[in-house]
Amino acid sequence: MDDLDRLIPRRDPNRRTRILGILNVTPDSFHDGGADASPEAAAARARRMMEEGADALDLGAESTRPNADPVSETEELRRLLPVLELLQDAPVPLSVDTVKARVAERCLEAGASLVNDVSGLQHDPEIASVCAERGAGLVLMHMRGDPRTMSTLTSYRDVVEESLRFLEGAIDRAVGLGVPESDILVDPGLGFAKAPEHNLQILNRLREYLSLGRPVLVGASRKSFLAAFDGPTSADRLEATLATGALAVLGGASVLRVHDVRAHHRAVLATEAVVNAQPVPAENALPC
Ligand code: HH2
Repeated sequence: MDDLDRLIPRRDPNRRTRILGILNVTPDSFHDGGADASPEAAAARARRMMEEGADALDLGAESTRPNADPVSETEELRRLLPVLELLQDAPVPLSVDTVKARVAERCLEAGASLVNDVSGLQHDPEIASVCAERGAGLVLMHMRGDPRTMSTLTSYRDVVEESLRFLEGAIDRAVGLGVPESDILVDPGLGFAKAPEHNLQILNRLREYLSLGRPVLVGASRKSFLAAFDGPTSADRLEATLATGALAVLGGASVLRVHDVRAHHRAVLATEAVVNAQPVPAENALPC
C-alpha cells in the first residue's frame, strides 16, 4: 500500500486520481456558501457526494475567498462538530479545512483523519504537532498573506519556482514538528495570492511539483480565474473546471478537490482511460 492509499483509499479501482468532495458549512463560501442550513442538510450532501464517488470529504467552516471575514475558533467548531458527529459512520476519510491547531485537534478527536492547512503552516505551525500526535494526514498549501491581503500579494518572478520553494520549506517544518513525510500532501494553491496567469502557469507546469516527492492536490473547482473561459459566476464554471481537472490528471495530480463529484468521477475515468490507453471494463464503467 502506498502513502496515498493509506491516507485516502480509492473507492473505485478503475480510478487512480482521488476525488476530495468539498463540504463547506459556511454562510459565505464563494460557491456553496449557505447551501446547507443545518448539520443534517450538510450530512445529507456529504452522503450524496459519497454515493457519487468521493474518496474523501473536506469539511470547511471558514471561507478563504478574498476578503472573507475571519471566523472564531468557537464558531468554527460550532459549525463543524455536529456535522462530524453525523458522519461518524462515513466510509471515507474526513478532512478538515482549517488553519487553527485547536480546531484541527477537536476535529481529529471527533473523527477526521486529515487536516487541510491552506496557510501551509504560516498561520499556526502547532497544527503540524497536532497532526503528528494523532497520526493524521496533512495537506500543505501555498499561499501568501491571508484572505484579506492575498489579492495584493501577487507579484512573482516565477510563481512555480517560488511556490515550490515555499512547499519544500513547509514540508521541512512539518517533518521537524514530527509529521512523517509519508503523511504529507502538497498543493500549489490555485487562486490564493495568484493572478489569473499564475494559476494557468501552475496548471501548465504541474509536473514540476512532483519533484517534491509528495502527492499533489489541486483545487481549481469553479474558481474565478476560470471566468474568462466559462462564466462570470461560480455557477457557470463547471465545464472549465472539468477541463482543468483532466489537465491536472495529465499533470500528475493525485487528488482533485471539487464541488461536483459525479462529473469529476466520470471526467477522471475518461481522462485516465486515455492516459492508460485502456478502456474501463464495461461492467463497471459507470459506477455511480
Ligand atoms: N481552495 C479553497 C479552500 N480550501 N484547500 C486546498 N488544499 N486547496 C484549495 O485550492 C482550496 C482549499 C477555496 O474553495 P472553497 O472551499 O470552495 O471556498 P471557500 O474558501 O470560499 O469556502
